[in-house]
Amino acid sequence: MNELKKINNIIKRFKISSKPLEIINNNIGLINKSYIIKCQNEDYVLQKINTYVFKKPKNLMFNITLISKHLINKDKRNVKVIETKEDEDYLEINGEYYRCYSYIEDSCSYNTTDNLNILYEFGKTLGLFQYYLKDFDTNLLYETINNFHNTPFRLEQLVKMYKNTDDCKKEVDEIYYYIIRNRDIIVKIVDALNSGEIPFAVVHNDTKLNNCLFNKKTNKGICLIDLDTVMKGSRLFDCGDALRSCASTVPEDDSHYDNVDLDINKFIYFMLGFLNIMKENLNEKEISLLSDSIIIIALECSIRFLTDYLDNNKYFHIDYPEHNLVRAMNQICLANKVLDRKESLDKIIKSIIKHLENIV
Ligand code: GN1
Ligand code: MG
Repeated sequence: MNELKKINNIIKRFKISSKPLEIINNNIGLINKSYIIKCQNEDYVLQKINTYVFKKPKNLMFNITLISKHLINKDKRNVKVIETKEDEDYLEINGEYYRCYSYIEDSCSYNTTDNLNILYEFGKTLGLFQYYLKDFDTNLLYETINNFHNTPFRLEQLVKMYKNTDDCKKEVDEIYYYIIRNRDIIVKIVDALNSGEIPFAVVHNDTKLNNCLFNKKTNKGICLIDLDTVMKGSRLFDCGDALRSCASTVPEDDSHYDNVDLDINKFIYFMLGFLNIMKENLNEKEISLLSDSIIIIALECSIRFLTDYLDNNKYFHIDYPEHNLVRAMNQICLANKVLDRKESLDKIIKSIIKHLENIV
């Protein structure tokens, strides 16, 4: 059976309000496979869950259903989980797992943007997401991926993988040793969580710019999507991940490494939106680690891309054999540029907070 015919049969097993008219492949994410299903009345998103990454789809969907309901209660523009005709939040067919979401009309997402208002909206949408989840009990959620942002653990995994690899060492050495030299910074957020200096919270954990929806016409932020990794963690990882993706001068897989940098204007606009909502909800230590969070998450991404490259690219979707290696190099270049700019970024954060306090 061809793929689209198969998807057509699967979507009909969910509670959709009218007949599917068109199925469009959507290749934005690196993990799950997504299809946009155009119907007469409403549209939907059907996703095949990647079970190499998410070993327990049932627990994953338990989390997502709970969080979606909580978010919709706060703001009805959030994405809704569509049940199967048997009232389940996922469908299993021959060991494959599928789920369905409402498609938000007139919404769009961006892989990159130079529009500073979009970046302000992105910061604000992330801030609101974290704010809405403030009263969500962290213990209600399963850990969908163990040790997801446990950076010391990620580093250990890389070291093990590197030591077990005999070939291709030369091409990875520059990246590998850069990472090893920066161990102290890599563990900063996890150390602060463990010592109690910064709080655990329910956070998104995967805040790439393309995981935020905007209104196509107005570019106002709508909501965050891709709730697979919403778990107990630190708000700093969300902020760092958002900035490493939205404020970089190039996409994460651009191999023109000399062009990689942090765009200060993009940084400012995102921070204005984010801190406008969250500044009162972060403690002093969190604020002091905001600029570090970009470096830490860029290095974490580099560790994960490089580990996957050495492990024959089982985790991230790749378009060519060196794709993960390029991503790993791109991310250490970004981390290095942010490190150079750290002092000025900290000054900017202070003045944004002052500015926001003055306009209240
Ligand atoms: C993956 O699913 P997607 O494409 O939004 C990954 C993130 C990485 C990102 C790098 C569950 O995000 O952690 O930062 O790729 N998601 C998962 O592009 O591993
Ligand atoms: Mg994702």
